[in-house]
Amino acid sequence: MGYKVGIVCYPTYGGSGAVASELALALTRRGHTVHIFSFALPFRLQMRDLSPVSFHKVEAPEYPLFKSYPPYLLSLVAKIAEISQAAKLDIIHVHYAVPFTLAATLAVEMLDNPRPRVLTTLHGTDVTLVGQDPSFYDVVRFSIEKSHGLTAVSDYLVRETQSIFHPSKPVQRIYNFVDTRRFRREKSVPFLKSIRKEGYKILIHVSNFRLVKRVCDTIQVFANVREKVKCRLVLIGEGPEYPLAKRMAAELKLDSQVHFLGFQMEVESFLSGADVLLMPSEEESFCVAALEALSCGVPVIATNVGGLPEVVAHGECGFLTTIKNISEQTAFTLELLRNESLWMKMSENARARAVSLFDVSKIIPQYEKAYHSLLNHHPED
Ligand code: GMT
Repeated sequence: MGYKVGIVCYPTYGGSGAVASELALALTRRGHTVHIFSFALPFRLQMRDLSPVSFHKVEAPEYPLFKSYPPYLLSLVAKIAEISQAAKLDIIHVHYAVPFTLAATLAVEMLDNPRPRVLTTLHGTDVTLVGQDPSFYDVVRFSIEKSHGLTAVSDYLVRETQSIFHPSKPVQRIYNFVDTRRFRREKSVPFLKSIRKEGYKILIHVSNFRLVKRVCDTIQVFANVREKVKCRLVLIGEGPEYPLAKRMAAELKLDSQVHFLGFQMEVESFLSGADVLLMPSEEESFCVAALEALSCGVPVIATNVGGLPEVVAHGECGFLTTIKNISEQTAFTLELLRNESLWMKMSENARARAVSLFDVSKIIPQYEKAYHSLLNHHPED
């Protein structure tokens, strides 16, 4: 029998919303019923067949008293409680603790038995940054303690959660996943094909252009590499650092060689035409973009921070360097682009790693098991 699952997530461009959306679709394919709660349709669900999932848009009411602060949390609690009762949900699975864990646990408290169980998947900055803000720490710790189950997307994040919040219950590591049948080296967009035809190698970066992604390092590495190898840089995504990145490309007189392509719905069509993914992040609990690149057979040059070493095996399917180490990132990129047999080997390894460790078919059963154990073991909580 399938579970009835409510998924709470951010709709905006980022890994947690992407993972939550792909999880929702994968669960419905396996016979579960899924309800999504968010303030907008998550970006990964746009232009996809939505018929298998029910989407519940959460809107905060307008009222002069609220001025710039409409009570979104209250609306979310009310919506989760209402739908949980009507649809008899078994599980509320929140993606990102702040403030969703609190919302879900409050909503559940409002209901009569049998109440849904709350599973929190911790994604990254909900633990390492936002959750540690002194004004948030106690309330985040309280809500994490109230959540019936906890998962984190890498061993690194499990350790961070334990050392920062000391939860009394275990934190299970469930890695992020990729649909390796969709993300494969097959269907590159014509734009990239034509650049390749002219003999250029393609460097790519995919992110939400937040400060932690260090997009400007990507541009600096590209500037160095292009002096030695004919190449182009493709940047997918948008965010706070976008204007700075554009300015830097202009100042280095690289405007015509750095392609800012903004958000793209079918990121696999861009990844699968690239030679190397550059991911010089300062902080990364996992990095979905790196995994999706590996799945497309694209070796990754990244930093050895957070959970990245669990995704990218150094020397096997890419290279890892220390943060801000532009010269090493440049050297590794050149090594890959100049050595065809090394690139081929790493590309094959990348694909094999994604398929064997992170394919959707390997990870979804781990979530199903977590749901099963939450519903079947009710310790005093
Ligand atoms: O925690 C965040 O910064 C937000 C989150 C997101 O929505 O993009 O990113 C985190 O979750 C992703 C999905 O699990 C991970 O792949 C990212 O590495 C992680 N970001 C950070 O840790 C900075």
